[in-house]
Amino acid sequence: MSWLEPDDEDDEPEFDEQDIRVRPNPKANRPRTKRRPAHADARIARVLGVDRGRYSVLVDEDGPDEHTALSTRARELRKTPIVTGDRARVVGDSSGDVGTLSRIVGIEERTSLLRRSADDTDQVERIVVANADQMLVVVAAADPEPRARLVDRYLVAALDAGIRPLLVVTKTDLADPTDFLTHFEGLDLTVFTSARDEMPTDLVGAALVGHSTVFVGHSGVGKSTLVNALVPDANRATGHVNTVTGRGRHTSSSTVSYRYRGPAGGGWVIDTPGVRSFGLGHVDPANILKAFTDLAVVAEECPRGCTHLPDAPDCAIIEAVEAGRLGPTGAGRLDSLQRLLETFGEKHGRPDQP
Ligand SMILES: Nc1nc2c(ncn2[C@@H]2O[C@H](COP(=O)(O)OP(=O)(O)OP(=O)(O)O)[C@@H](O)[C@H]2O)c(=O)[nH]1
Ligand SMILES: [Mg+2]
Repeated sequence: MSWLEPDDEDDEPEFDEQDIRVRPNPKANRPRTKRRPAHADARIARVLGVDRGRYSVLVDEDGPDEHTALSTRARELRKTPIVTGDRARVVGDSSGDVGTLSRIVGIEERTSLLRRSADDTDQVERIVVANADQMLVVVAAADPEPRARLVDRYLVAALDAGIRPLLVVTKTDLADPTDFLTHFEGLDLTVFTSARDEMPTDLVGAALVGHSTVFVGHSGVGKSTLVNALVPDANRATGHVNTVTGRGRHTSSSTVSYRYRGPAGGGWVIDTPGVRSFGLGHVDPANILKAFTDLAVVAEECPRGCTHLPDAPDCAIIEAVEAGRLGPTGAGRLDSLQRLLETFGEKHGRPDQP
């Protein structure tokens, strides 16, 4: 082993506290232990995006020295997923000056994690984003055709991750979304509509304030178009939808965070690449029910293992709805819950392909 090795190449056996090593380096002539000595001065930085192993990070967020820098990951983290939205501990030259490269040596505990599997049978999970607290599901009224099932899948993933879902229907200049939107009656879901010359930047912008919102949806639905309208300096590339297949061209290839600055405050917007399917490999169905707080209370009276689906015997929610005890919206909410539970139940079946 050479003394010149960087401190965090922790492949060697662990040393105990007595193994203090002194570097023959006049500039850093202080005792160093093998246990992350250099990491005590790590700075916390927000991971904005990842491109071929290089992380763009925001150092000193909201501080006087806020700037972006480029980071690589320390070798000991090579198996740790580091994703957009992570709060990273960064050491080395994080000045952001041209040619400098800092090193991520750790990740702060995440408040949320949005995961998907490529399809429902795929055991490999992919982390979409960390620390988001809202998900804006983007669906087009046409071109590509909207599919309620894919939206359901996003809703299930959001509810499972403890992330608040919002919905925007774009391209309402091309088709009327009224019929499509009847699917989502009964849900606690804020719905926006957007047209080419009438983007709801004020309304959506207001919902972004104080939050970290991840934009998700099929390729070509207009996620990046909306991001550009909300964050004028994002300059996110946008693509065309193939008029024959109705599919987008997967214009955005990586997940990137942008700071939203609106009249009422700021927030974070995270644009993601369009996906073909959104696998629900790791979802816990109990989390779906939890999102329906009023129904979850009633479900405490259900028999053990109750599925709450239409054929469930003695389901307390179904009985309460039939008896009119859950008010005029009860039936719609039960229907929504059942649809999401069924979506979850399908997860071992065919993946949801366009
Ligand atoms: N008519 C109409 N076209 C729109 C609207 N919003 C976006 N588009 C068009 O839809 C196409 C795709 O938009 P993008 O913003 O690239 O879509 P995306 O969701 O980011 O797609 P990926 O990055 O591939 O996932 C572009 O040609 C946009 O100009 C809208 O409200 N109306
Ligand atoms: Mg895009």
